[in-house]
Amino acid sequence: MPCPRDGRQCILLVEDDPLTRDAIRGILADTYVVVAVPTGAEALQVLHSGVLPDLMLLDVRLPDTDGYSLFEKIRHEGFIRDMLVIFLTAQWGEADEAMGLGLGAVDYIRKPVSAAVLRARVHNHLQLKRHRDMLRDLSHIDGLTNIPNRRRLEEVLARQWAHASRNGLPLSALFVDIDHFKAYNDTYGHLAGDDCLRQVARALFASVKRPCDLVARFGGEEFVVLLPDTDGAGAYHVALRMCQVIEALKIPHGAALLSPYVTVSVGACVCRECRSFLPEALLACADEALYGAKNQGRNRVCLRILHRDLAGREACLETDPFAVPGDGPGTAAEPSSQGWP
Ligand code: GH3
Ligand code: MG
Ligand code: MG
Ligand code: MG
Repeated sequence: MPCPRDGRQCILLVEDDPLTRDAIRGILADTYVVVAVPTGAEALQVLHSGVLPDLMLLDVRLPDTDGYSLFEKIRHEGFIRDMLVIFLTAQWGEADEAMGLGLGAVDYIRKPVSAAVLRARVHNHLQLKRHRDMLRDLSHIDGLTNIPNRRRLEEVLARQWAHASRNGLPLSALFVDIDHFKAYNDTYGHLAGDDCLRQVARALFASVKRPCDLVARFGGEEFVVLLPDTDGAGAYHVALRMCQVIEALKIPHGAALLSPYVTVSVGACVCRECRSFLPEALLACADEALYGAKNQGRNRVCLRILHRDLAGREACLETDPFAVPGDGPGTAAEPSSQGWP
């Protein structure tokens, strides 16, 4: 379900009574994008479809569930971190109110709603949220390169991991590391090194195509790329393109032996069964793959797959990028990694 972000904040209204639903929508729709559904199941469908509202107005009594249980469920699924919840209720008692607020809702609104009170409360909460989101966005950007930082990476990874686990989709990660960067600093100085980092970050950022892909600075001269719904062949393809794109920047690097220019090595890892691993394992496996790419001569890609062996142990195995999904970990038969050019 669309939730267009034309600068307006988005509200998910969950209310089974059609008159109340229309009334609330009428009060709020001129200022916010309002998505209205009558049941808990439909509210979950909206959230699972990838729409993340700023605020959920949640009726306590619903035909298929109660508001408190739905709240617990969506909190368990991680949606509450970035979404406010206000309960709507006709029952008004201290115990009810304490229960809802104790769960983590930001407010209670009594039905039948007063248009003025509803508008004012929603406005106040969403103003605060807008400021909180702005601060959060700033704290998610790396100061040197202006791309997402490691904190942002961890948040996005957790969300993408949950999505991939729930839907049985593959998720790939790339560890990108500048080759012989210490020597670059030693030769050209740290300010030139910083400038090089910025150029590399910008080029990596520009070389991913899908809106859900993420390029982040992991730290130092290392970057991590997350590629949701991408299998080994796709990850390998993006990784090779990154090697090409960086060398094509033609940033002179007189101290590197393998090319006259700055190059990167990439460790790629694909996981096809996210629900049986922790997200850290994906990064650890991509990091191992990076060591592989460095050991094999740098300026190249090494692809691994995170899977379980027959004894159920976690394994990070070198794999053929063109192995058919579902055929197990694939083989390390050549060419499992390639230099560039
Ligand atoms: P390898 O090919 O094995 O990756 O070699 P390397 O020299 O790139 O790796 P090493 O880990 O030895 O050195 C990384 C260097 O990255 C060390 C440090 O001087 C540099 N570096 C890390 N962060 C920054 C930064 O913010 N600015 C600059 N200019 N340099 C940085
Ligand atoms: Mg109701
Ligand atoms: Mg490094
Ligand atoms: Mg390096």
